[in-house]
Amino acid sequence: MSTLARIGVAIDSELLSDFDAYLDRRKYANRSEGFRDLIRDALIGEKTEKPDQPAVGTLTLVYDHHTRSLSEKLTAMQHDHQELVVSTLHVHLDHHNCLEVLVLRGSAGQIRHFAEGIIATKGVQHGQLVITTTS
Ligand code: NI
Repeated sequence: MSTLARIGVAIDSELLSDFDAYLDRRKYANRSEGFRDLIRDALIGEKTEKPDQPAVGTLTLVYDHHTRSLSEKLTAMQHDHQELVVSTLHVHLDHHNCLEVLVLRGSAGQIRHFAEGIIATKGVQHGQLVITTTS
């Protein structure tokens, strides 16, 4: 566990007041935790822009399984990249729509490339990738 360092930050009062309102909306108990999360978010965002960065991600998809051969296509794409796909969750939302969540692990570049291919597949109505890293 690293030691805690204290810093003083000069900040425009209007910006601080907007930040405090943001922290309040997000249910933060104090500014320090809010600052730490924003800093981590920026650093992880920068790291996972590097294609070689080891990363994990979740890809959430909504699609209509009646779309011709879509389910088969999505399954085939996952089998072709089985080294990336750790786990999947499938929920039948209603008569037409399926929700699928894929847990992915690999390099940030491989994860993004795979997710972009899935999201761009005809019939996928919405897809969103969340990518992060522990290192
Ligand atoms: Ni389904």
